[in-house]
Amino acid sequence: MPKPVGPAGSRAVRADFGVSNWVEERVRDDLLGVWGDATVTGKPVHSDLDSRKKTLPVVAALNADTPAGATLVSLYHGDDPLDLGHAAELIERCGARVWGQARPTSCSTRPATTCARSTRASGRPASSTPWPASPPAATTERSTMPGPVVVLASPRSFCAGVERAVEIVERLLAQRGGPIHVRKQIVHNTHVVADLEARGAVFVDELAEVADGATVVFSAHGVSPAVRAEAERRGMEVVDATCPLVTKVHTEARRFAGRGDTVVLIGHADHEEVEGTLGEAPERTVLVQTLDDVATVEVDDPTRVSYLTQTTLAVDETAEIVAALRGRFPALKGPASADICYATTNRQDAVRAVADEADVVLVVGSENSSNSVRLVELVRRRGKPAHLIDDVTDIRPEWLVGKETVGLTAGASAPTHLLDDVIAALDAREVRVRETTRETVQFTLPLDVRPR
Ligand code: 10E
Ligand code: SF4
Repeated sequence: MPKPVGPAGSRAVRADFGVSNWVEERVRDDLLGVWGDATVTGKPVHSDLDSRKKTLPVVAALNADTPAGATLVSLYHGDDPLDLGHAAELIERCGARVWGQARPTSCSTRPATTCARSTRASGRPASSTPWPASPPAATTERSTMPGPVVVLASPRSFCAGVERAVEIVERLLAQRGGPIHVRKQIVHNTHVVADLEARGAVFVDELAEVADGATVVFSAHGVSPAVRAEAERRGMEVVDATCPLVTKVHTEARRFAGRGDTVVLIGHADHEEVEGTLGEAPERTVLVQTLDDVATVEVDDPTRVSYLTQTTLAVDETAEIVAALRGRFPALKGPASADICYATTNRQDAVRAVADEADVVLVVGSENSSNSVRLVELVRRRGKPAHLIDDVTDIRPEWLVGKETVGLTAGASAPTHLLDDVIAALDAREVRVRETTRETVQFTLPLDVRPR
């Protein structure tokens, strides 16, 4: 066996046939060249990786001259195949690792969702590099180098409130057919929204976009009383997908304000859930977003102050804010049971356990998903790198350089099939599940969509 001669941290990406868009988007800037075998190809490998049609140099061998951490693409080219046996030997010689199959498998099975998103991200139609109906034989060959260990958080992915909200829209579509109008994203996930859109759901920002008398679904994040009043005034049929645990916070807001307290709502401005809760008693509610805000928050009577929180905050950060509030207002009262919901808490506990074992953590979820973003932040606060990905196509190969153990989880609005795609792409040599608790919560559906 030849001695490894490559620099530590070299990285090879195996780009199977048909993923040229994906590779280009991810490694365009630091692409060193096409990693091939000049003796096999006999010429520079012309590149269809680069939309600018730049010819990429062939790196015939990986050796001490290869820059540390270089990103190299081994391209199994349709009409100019490389010798896989030789490629595997190169991998071993340089000590680099093949980063699994980069193919975003979801695209082959869910074109309406994943591919629609890929098209938006790249600005090019996905069809510019169509998937082969069946992959060429080369794609089924495996590297001799094992992929990382994946440590999977449990619980992860859909919570009971999201299950319920998505099911409400699905049932309405099945019962009545499209279009079904939904105010705001039903949950904060691009794939869920794209999937329901493809089936006839129409997502609108405001009720002004919906005709009088039409059916409208309120999203899982809830709405303010002003929105309910407008729907009623305009004769709309409302199907309410607000999570019951969000409704609980609304009820508390009314109760606390009703007894004359100033309600300190801990949460993020501009988040739909916060807008809805604030709307319950706007004249008696003040928003606190950070620890620093506590020092400046103003209340009518310091002896009559209550707090509430958004359901998807970081448990540890929120505890600090509540402690600081209590420092200022010793008579501070709170909800009888925590507003940060069971699902948020459980996903944070699970990712904490995973982060302690992993070299890097991937969190599947969309950018506007508060609970998903909190998972990323939690991992980073523990000193580990973490990245939010909408799906497998967001993974950047350099995140995984030298990472033996990859933690994986998903926010409460991210469907599980997205994680399957990630695990497949990582070519995990082992998947370990870290279960910190088992969830059994279920919510009943509103009468309007229950089977009759
Ligand atoms: O941005 P959020 O985390 O609040 O929402 P999400 O849609 O990503 O996840 C579900 C959480 C809800 C509906 C808020 N309680
Ligand atoms: Fe309900 Fe919690 Fe899920 Fe939000 S995260 S929908 S509050 S269960």
